[in-house]
Amino acid sequence: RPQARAESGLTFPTGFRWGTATAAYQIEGAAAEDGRTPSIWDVFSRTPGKVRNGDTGDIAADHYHRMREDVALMRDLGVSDYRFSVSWSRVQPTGRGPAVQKGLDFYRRLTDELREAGIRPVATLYHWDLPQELEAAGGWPHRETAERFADYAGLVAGALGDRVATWTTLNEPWCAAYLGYASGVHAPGRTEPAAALRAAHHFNLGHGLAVRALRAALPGPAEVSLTLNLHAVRPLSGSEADRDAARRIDALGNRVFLDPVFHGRLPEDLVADTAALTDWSFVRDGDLAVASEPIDSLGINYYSPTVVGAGVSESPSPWPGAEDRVRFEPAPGPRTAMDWPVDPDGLYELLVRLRDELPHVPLVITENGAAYDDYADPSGAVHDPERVAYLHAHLAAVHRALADGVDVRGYFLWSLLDNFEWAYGYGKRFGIVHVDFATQRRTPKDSARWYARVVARNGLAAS
Ligand code: GBH
Repeated sequence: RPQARAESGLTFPTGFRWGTATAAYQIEGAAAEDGRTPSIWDVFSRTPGKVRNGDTGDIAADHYHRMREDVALMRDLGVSDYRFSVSWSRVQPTGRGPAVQKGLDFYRRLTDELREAGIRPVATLYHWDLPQELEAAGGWPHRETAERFADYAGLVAGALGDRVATWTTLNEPWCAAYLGYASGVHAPGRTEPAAALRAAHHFNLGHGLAVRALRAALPGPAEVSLTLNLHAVRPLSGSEADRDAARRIDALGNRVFLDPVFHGRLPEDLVADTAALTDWSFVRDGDLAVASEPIDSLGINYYSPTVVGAGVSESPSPWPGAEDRVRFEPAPGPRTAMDWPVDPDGLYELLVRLRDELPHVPLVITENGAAYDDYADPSGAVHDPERVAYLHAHLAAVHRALADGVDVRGYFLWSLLDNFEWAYGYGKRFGIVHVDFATQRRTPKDSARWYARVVARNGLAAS
């Protein structure tokens, strides 16, 4: 077998989905057009000192005006699926009440264009851009936000239900809760660890309420999903103290979402670990049954592993209650331009763990990719060999997991375009298509040509 592999490369299962992924605030721009009003990311990015270089998503990759060109780029790639997010502020600007038709129309045009190109639309309802009015009313630490989210989900499903193949409620509630409300490096920039735990619960509740709203509003059966940035946690050593640190981070990073959503329970150790911050009395009877409303697949975003030991971490920390117990160590080896370690084994480990814990849940890699500085040669061609190496190694890890019986249905590369990389602004480029932000000119990088070949042969060539 290893022999055959080396000769023929790594072929993926028939029907495996190949996609690219983006998010509304990172690419759309047109921040004040057609009735859109500010989300927490507009407010945050316009606050001096929050985003590098003072960058905002006001224009971003101008995708709102260049959508057709961007779908054509994907048609050239040959991808089967496209994962995008809907801007809540564009379709329901205050987070309450009726929809704005022009906002919905943009997503109707986008999904029409995708379907004409033979690309399945995969829509995420929340990729971090809460309407500012809902933040002013308390944001995700406030229970009502979960209810408003479900209303919004039903409203979008009513308008686009006939044209979206897969619905994802939330993207990475870990980031939205803990980076937004505990460490404050993401919008809305609050540093309140107890509120961050309330937010985490309200994301689980909002997810479950939205699943119900989607099922009620959709005209037929559709795939409903949730995307988590699960942490491949490794203890620094086998010592009891280091293993306990890893257990804490697994609870705060992974089981805080997995247990409510797939088992209808809160992890007991998480409740004990965070007792100094909260008694979790905001979790009401019935909430966990709502959170565990059945879904059809789980999306996983993976970039790098998390290595921890007993110790102390910086404050404010994105790990409520673990600040005095856990330290984070960079994994050894090469790094991307984000300074994140390149470690495809972490993805393999995560997938195998999920196979064992959730054997009946189909998995989809909804994001994987890397930021690197790319090099334009005098002809204008953009070269990004490190990105190709990163992607190749991670797809090989996915293939290894498939061979070991993990039910992975698809892979979405982050990202189609260079974009607004949150607190890093435009300084970090994740795209397989280069964007010159001065002219908005798109240039496919070497990695785009490489990915098109992967998609065309449904796998990796022999290396
Ligand atoms: C995703 O989040 C987002 O969904 C997407 O919008 C974003 O553009 C993309 O990734 C790239 O950032 O400090 O070395 O341990 C990524 C979530 C959480 C991944 C924190 C990296 C820390 C790495 N990130 N994690 S390290």
